[in-house]
Amino acid sequence: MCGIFGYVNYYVQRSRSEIVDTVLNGLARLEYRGYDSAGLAIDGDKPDEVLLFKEVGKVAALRKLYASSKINNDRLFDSHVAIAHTRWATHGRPSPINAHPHRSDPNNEFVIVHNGIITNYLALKALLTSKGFVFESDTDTECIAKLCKYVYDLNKDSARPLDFTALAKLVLRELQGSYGLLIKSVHYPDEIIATRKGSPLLIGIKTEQKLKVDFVDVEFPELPDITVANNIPTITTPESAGLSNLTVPHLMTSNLLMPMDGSDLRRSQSRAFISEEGTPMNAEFFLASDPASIIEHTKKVLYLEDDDIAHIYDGELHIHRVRREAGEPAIRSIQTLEMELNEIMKGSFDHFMQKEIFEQPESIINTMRGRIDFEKKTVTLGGLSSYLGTIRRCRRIIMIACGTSYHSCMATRAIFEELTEIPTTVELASDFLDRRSPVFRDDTCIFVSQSGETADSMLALQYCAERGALTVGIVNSVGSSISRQTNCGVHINAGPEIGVASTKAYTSQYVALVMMALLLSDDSISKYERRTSIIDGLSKISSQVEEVLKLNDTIRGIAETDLAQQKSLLLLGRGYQHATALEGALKIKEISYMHSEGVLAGELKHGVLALVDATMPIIFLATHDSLFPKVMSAVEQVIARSGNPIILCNKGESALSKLGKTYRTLEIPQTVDCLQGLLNVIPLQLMSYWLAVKKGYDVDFPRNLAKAVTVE
Ligand code: G6Q
Ligand code: GLU
Repeated sequence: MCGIFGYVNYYVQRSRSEIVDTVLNGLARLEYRGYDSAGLAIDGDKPDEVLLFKEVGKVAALRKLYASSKINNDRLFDSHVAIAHTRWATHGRPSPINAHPHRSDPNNEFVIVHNGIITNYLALKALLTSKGFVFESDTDTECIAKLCKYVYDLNKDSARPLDFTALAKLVLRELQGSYGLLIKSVHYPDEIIATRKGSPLLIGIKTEQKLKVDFVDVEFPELPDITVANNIPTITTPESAGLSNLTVPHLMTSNLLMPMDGSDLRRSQSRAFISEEGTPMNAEFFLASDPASIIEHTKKVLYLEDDDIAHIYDGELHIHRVRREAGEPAIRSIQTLEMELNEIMKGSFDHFMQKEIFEQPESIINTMRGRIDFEKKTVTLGGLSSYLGTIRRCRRIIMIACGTSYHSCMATRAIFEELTEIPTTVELASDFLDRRSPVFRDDTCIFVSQSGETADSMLALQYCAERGALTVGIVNSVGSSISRQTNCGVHINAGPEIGVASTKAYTSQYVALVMMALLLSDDSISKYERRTSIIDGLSKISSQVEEVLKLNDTIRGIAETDLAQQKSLLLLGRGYQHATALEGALKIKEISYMHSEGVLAGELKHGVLALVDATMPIIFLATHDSLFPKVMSAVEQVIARSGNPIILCNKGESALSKLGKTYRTLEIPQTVDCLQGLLNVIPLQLMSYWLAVKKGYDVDFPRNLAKAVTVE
């Protein structure tokens, strides 16, 4: 999820300090993405020596660690491969040992950097441990490095040596989950493998001579296809084994051996890289998860596609695939980046908050990755598995949080109660503590927090733990205080959130809480249909979020022309949409400094109606669910007082036609009632964003607010 940077020089002489500077500067360019630790791997002075440097904290701390190593910085390398990483922990707290690169063994025969999550890592780890491998970190990543060595060792005595690409293919078919991955090995000096699945990776190319062609041929295997030749049996490890989907291919020796009649993968030449004289050119390659770190070196880049295996050796870049699908393109073009450095630090976005809003189709998928089996309609949350019985037997669930995280609890409370049939209350951490609310041993207390460091939530956690309640964390930051001090929990895996106004963490917390409710109720036959419809709804939610994001321009228009001059804004919703109204109002307050109030639509007539006139801006959350008729009666009451509401409704909502013409609509796709808030909140996030931009405020760092509130 975080940053990868690799540097390959082929007959372009570089000193060690130049190489290390290149990779550290590359990592520094990725810092804006947020991370918790960093590391790099370079060649040592002895043959077959690879050195690792890993440090918690900033790239500057890694630089310092390297500087203190007293290594010979002047050593020159004609050719060399360096890999580096900034980590955003998903498995195992931030620590030097958990930082990347990870290694296969104490001799660092294979070292790798990885972005993403290997969902079957526990099963792979168990199998590799049984083969004698000793794991040193808590990460999911380490199993990839160990697997490389395992496959290499199995094949090393065969008649034909295993090519690095062939090795990568054998390793990759055992992995489930997502990855952007670089592999370096003493067995393949000055070569590198770069591959991706669901995590971005691109390769910058720098040559003195002009490239012969501006594309790289994709190399498909000639028969037999070594990766699909065998029918791979699978095993499933016990549910208690961990966080993820645990079905993995068996590490059967026969599957991990290169067939004798396999294609000769070294035969080809990569046309682009052959000089006029027919020999490879001197070249440098920059491999990264983000163009921000490449652009200062070269504008010529090749974006890898999912399942591409890039192999760089002898100054040539080769792209391999394990099989050829009908109609698949046979080349990857080498493109010219049109952008300048300062433009891409936040991608194509002007602010982190904007980037994070637009990242939600992906961050929601990351929250579900390896946890929901959409075909079997099952949910696995390894971090809760040992405590499921205790939670199911508890006498009540108390959700405790602050701010946006509190709203994600509000948004999911009803589905928790409906599915689990356990009374569920939602508490603001500070108020809960102020009341010294009674807590008992048979309570389950869920602490929801993006940062995992919020002081009010931490104090409430200590309070509940002292009273013997089971404590559960729903946290984004791995290794944070809340994730460490709770009995069990779920990481939401939304990736680092930098904008102070929380957006993607909200939708990921929401999804994580829904998954928890689904899991707790998976023993209930009467809930089967409801659970199935929610799981089906979750399978489509990411593409529906994408659809809602297309309203961006419309919302910008409304924010700039209708709302920016206003002093105040009311947001009304009920049932599931009450939380959306509160969250939308909080977003608008936080960054546009405009007074806004989220109101339960049922409360309108009990006081708030007095504010309504022709000028008061009002937004109704009127998507279709069982409460829709009641929301419509609130809409009518507003219109009867000359109000001109903006109505957020489902596409093609016919019930609005009777209202006359004094309203505008924002049309949102429909999903299951308990998930609708995931879609409805997005226009409100965008509205707050465009209001703040229009008013010229600092979107990412609003006045008086901090990202992690570590004081009471
Ligand atoms: C929302 C803010 C804020 C935040 C709380 C709780 O946009 O970021 O309301 O949600 O301060 O923070 P944690 O989720 O980190 O506990
Ligand atoms: N899952 C890996 C880890 O926790 C990689 C995380 C990342 O993408 O930075 O170490």
